[in-house]
Amino acid sequence: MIDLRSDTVTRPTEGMRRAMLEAPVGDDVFGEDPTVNRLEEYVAELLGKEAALYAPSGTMTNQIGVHVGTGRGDEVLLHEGAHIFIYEVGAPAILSSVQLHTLSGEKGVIDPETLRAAVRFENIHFPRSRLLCLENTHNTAGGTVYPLEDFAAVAGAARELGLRVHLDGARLFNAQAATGIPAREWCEHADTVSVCSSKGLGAPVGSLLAGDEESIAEARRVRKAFGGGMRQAGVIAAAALYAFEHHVERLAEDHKRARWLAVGLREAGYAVEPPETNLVLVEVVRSQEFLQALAHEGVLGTPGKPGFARLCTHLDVCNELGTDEGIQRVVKACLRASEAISSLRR
Ligand code: TLP
Repeated sequence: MIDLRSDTVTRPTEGMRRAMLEAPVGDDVFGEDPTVNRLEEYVAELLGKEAALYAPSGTMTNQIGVHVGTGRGDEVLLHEGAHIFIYEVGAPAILSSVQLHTLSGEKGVIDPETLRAAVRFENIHFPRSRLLCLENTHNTAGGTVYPLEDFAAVAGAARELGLRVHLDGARLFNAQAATGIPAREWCEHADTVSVCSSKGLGAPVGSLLAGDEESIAEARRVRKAFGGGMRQAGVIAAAALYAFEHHVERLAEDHKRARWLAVGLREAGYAVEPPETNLVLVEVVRSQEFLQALAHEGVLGTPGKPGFARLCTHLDVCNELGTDEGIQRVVKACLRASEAISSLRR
């Protein structure tokens, strides 16, 4: 089986498992886990922020970011395709009692004018617009990079309007690998930043929220309230640290394979969005049926945006997709799946 559902399916490497085995640990709720402390310092430094907090998932670090950036009844502005809006179970309503206000924009990019028009002015009837959430790379747009200039422009507009900015950077290092721009340059324009060790970086679990000392001190309380206080978490933090130290550079390999896959699929007649990072969006009709048929052919994918299937390259398929033969295996599986459901678009 070639599993292209997500880069979350990666399993820890030998080196990573060794780091986990050897990690010194303590009780992290007491702030006494040396490996967690090292990880938090490392990531804060990497992102150019004063402090960072380790949590079980990207959903949790996003939700903590939403919570520390808002009060009950406030409004959060974000793209209509944002992970926080689509894939986080309605958590902003459950955990923070906030209202989401979605905005449109090409490839997950929000125009400063769109933001300005959407932000509420002071009026007794209106909720208070308080937080802008941005996503880089943008998952539902197909792993697209948020151009730094556009990011700075909309974040600058948000600040002028008195909003805080949260960055969902689950795949921020893919943006770095694709452009050569250090991740911290996007972070400069955000108050809080969530990054995941468990996506393309290949750790089994864990995400971090970075920001200024005050926000992260508050985030630590919120993490505990959300049930994310962990004890000897150094065992998993060691894997995350290993991932940040060893697996950032290699993301370019996943991007290369995504491009090869896109070329192969296009040559076979599919409409494919040009991949900027490690997500390939292939246009298919009846994507659910296509994916079922594809699984039957030994390849797993997930639904992308409507009308598209998403194939994700990652560490665990790097060797398999490192040859033309491997790429063709996936392409042929797609063709057979399309034939099986007669959905091929040429
Ligand atoms: N995304 C997963 C699924 O939830 C869709 C995937 O396979 O892509 N922000 C972004 C942009 C994400 O893509 C994800 C995971 C998260 C946050 C949440 O991370 P976790 O799964 O750690 O809660």
